Amino acid sequence: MAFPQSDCENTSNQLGHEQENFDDHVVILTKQDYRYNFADMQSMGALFEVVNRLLSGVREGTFGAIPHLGAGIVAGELMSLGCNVQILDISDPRALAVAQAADLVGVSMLEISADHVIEDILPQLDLSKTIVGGIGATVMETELHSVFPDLAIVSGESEGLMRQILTDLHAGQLQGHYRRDKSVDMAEATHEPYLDERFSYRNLSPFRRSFLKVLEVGRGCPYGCNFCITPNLELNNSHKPMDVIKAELAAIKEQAGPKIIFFVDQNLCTYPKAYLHQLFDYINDLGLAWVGEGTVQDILEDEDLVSKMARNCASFLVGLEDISHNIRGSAAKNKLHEGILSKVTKLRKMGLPIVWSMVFGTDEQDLSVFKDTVDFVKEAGITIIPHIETPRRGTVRYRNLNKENRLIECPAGKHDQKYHVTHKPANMTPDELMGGFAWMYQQVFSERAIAQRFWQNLQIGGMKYAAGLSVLELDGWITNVRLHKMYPKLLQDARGIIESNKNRKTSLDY
Ligand code: B12
Ligand code: SF4
Repeated sequence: MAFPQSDCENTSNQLGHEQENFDDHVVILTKQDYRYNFADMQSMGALFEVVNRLLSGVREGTFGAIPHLGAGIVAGELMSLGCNVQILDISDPRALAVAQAADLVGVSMLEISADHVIEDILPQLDLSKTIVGGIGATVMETELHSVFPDLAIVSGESEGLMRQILTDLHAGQLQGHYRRDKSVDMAEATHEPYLDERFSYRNLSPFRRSFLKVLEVGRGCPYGCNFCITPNLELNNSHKPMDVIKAELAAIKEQAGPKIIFFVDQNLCTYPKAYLHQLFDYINDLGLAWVGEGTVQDILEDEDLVSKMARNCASFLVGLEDISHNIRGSAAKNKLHEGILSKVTKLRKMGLPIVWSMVFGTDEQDLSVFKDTVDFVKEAGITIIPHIETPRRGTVRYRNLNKENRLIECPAGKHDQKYHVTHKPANMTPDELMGGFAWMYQQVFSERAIAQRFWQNLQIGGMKYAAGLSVLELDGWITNVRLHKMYPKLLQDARGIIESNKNRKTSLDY
């Protein structure tokens, strides 16, 4: 048995078969998929409904669902100890009733779900048999304990902690704080336990039914972007041995039904080049489609690797962040901006279907950023996924803004990066940011602009390339329709200001 072990005093280091087994029924509540349930929206028109349904999933848990790997890892370890585990959707009221009857409930919390977990979920559970974990629980441990002083919280990575938790549960003494004393070194991953048929989470319903097969090559990211939580999670920047990844890919290939590999790695491009060549050679041999994310600058010069990645990639998310300013913490992203237009053009020609992530509301930006971005997107013909800068607890940016009293107090659920502004930007008001963002969405994701890009993409990279990018184009269209409905007045005000400068040529040199 080879769970990455913790040397934590509270944790048994050995998970040998000879040790006592548990047979508890455990329910893990987590967000299972990413559906567009806009309960606040009245009918948005037939086309909206059709696209919404397509992207949302025609059947729950199958099309469109992204199973949560973190919950799967916890489940796998519990199953290996003899437990019977179910992973259920935290937003499904039926799941709560099942959880209430379980011997142990695990709740996975992101920062965005904090209010939901604190106000709706935890008060309905027996906290003497509940543990809460996940990135949100890790960065909000103090807040959680201020409301539920005795709550058992797993801070950070959970691997190797489950035997102790079950032992404490049986003694009626769950502890308030569990944490590994060293980060998981992915280089130590072995074929067991996750490839063991008996307790692989891949056989659990959400993982089996979804066509998106989540896979983790490694953890961490060597960069230190000041708005990102990853560098603050004390992860060991490491990756699994190639034979383990190959075995996981082969096991996925064996599963029934259509499949796309969904790499959950924060930055695929930072692993060694030789390793990446082997990885994508193998993926291409298996003929598996994949999606992932990374800093493309790190692999740009290796054209052979880019071509290998392009062969079966359905979409690749890359942080462009902002077309005009420095990204604090990532030398590679800053370098990417040098001659960005020619790089973008080259990558398009090579057929890597990149979706460029961009962020709005940084201190360096003023209202001109919106028109500059629209111009750039038009010229480059790229697909973008825009975000409103949303300071997250635990990051340098959050600490700085907090000190300057520039965080806007609002429910956790509004930290959605699309529909709400949660801080006061330096060179525009929060309303101007919201309105300008909606205006930019309207320009970039008009039906006409989407159709034009689709046509260009078809000519450049063929149907596979165009279709991969279309999923994110449609996602942009849905967001556009929704923003328009939510903020007609702010949109109109921003339009007035931005379009009065319409003929201004961008001063940017790309
Ligand atoms: C895949 C993914 C998604 C997918 C699918 C989510 C899903 N079902 O997994 C989609 C695209 C839908 C998504 C959406 C969002 N995401 Co996301 N996502 C990720 C990503 C890339 C991988 C998650 C993962 O599986 N990680 C690998 C596992 C092993 O790590 P883990 O989940 O943290 O689990 C470990 C521990 O935390 C712990 N643990 C976790 N849960 C539990 C539960 C219990 C009971 C226990 C004991 C332990 C435990 O044990 C696990 C093993 O060590 C992460 C980045 C990353 N690599 O982690 C971002 C990340 C989690 N997402 C993030 C954000 C902000 C979002 C959104 C809010 C974005 C948005 N604008 O809407 C939404 C929120 C959706 C929602 N309502 O839940 C942030 C979270 C920041 C924060 N402070 O909370 C991250 C960290 C990205 C980042 N660097 O900013 N996301
Ligand atoms: S490169 Fe990406 S994952 Fe790495 S620190 Fe920056 S934003 Fe976070």
